[in-house]
Amino acid sequence: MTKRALITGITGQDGSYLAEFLLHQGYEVVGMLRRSSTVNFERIAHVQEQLTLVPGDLLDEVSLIGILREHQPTEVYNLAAQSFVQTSWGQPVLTGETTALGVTRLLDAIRIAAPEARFYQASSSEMFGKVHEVPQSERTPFYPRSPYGVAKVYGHWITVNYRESYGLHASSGMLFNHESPRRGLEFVTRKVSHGVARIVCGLDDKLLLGNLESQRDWGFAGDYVRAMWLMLQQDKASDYVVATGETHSVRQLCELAFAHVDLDWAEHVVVDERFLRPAEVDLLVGDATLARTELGWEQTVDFPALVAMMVDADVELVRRTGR
Ligand code: NAP
Ligand code: G4F
Repeated sequence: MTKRALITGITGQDGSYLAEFLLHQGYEVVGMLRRSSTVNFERIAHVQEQLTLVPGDLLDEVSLIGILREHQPTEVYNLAAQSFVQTSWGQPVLTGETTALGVTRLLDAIRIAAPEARFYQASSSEMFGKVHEVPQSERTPFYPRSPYGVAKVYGHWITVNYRESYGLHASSGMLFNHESPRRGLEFVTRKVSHGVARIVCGLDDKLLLGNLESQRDWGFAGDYVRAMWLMLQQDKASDYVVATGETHSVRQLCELAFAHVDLDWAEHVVVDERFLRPAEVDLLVGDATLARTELGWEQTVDFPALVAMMVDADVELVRRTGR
């Protein structure tokens, strides 16, 4: 039987890695795009010819029903979201509409138009927020600290609820931070790797950052999309933490990234209050024992290798493009 996957958020970091991975597994891949005034296929240009791209939006349920009716995917990966935590304070309602209610719209569309499809929801370690325990596992209670985190808790529970209410094969991956050279420039890892590249190339001298003390469990996005797929290959749907089990501060990220090109971070990094958040998530570190034992998932890229990969890619990008 042909395996056909629908990916929402295909133009995003994870969407592009997941599309590559599924094409490699022999899937037909349908990618949902929202309307914009210019195309933003930067991350998927290299596989665009192999994809079926269809218009739709998590804010519009009819568009979701239409896509599912027409394409009848066997698997649906819901990666679309307003995914930047800082923006969620400035646009809390939009974040709720997309990142929370968007999940219900998609689950309802599946229930109506493709009830046999297996569903993956992109849940987040941001749900643990002000953490109740260290490390965080599938059993750790939630305490979100941003409108984004609150919206993800809703998306998570509605996925569990539709699984229990309607028998959908719906799984939720509680993924800790995962990064790559395709990460958006506003997230801290990419902001640092790109900032280092601009400094090395003489385009800037300073890099303005917010809280240097917060700690994150950072992995490589290419490893994490494999975990999403593994969840949908299980007979029984469930929820899994995906993480490296190691945590590092933003300060350590800076030390490593600048040292990779023989620079001293302290001479370039400046703390700017504009990048501090109204409420912070101080420490995230995940326990992915269940994903390793039940799914057979493993990471292949550790933190120093990830930072080196991102800095090298950005130095090459800035040298090539001059920006
Ligand atoms: P990303 O790069 O920000 O991509 C988000 C995607 O969602 C983009 O393709 C965006 O389209 C699309 N989108 C936004 N609003 C939409 C709407 N109303 N309708 C349809 N599409 C919409 O995010 P990512 O890092 O790949 O993350 C993928 C998912 O995993 C997100 O749900 C995120 O919240 C979650 N997550 C990420 C991490 C992480 O560390 N990366 C960790 C845990 C969970 P445009 O290109 O048009 O903007
Ligand atoms: O890179 P960040 O913006 O990622 P954050 O907030 O952890 O969220 C990411 O990971 C979540 C999983 O836990 C995803 F669900 C979410 O969609 C997103 O992908 O910030 C990381 C840390 C924060 O503590 C922030 O305060 O870095 C700190 N930070 C310090 N200076 C900064 C900066 N973050 C950003 N974006 N920019 C700064 O200048």
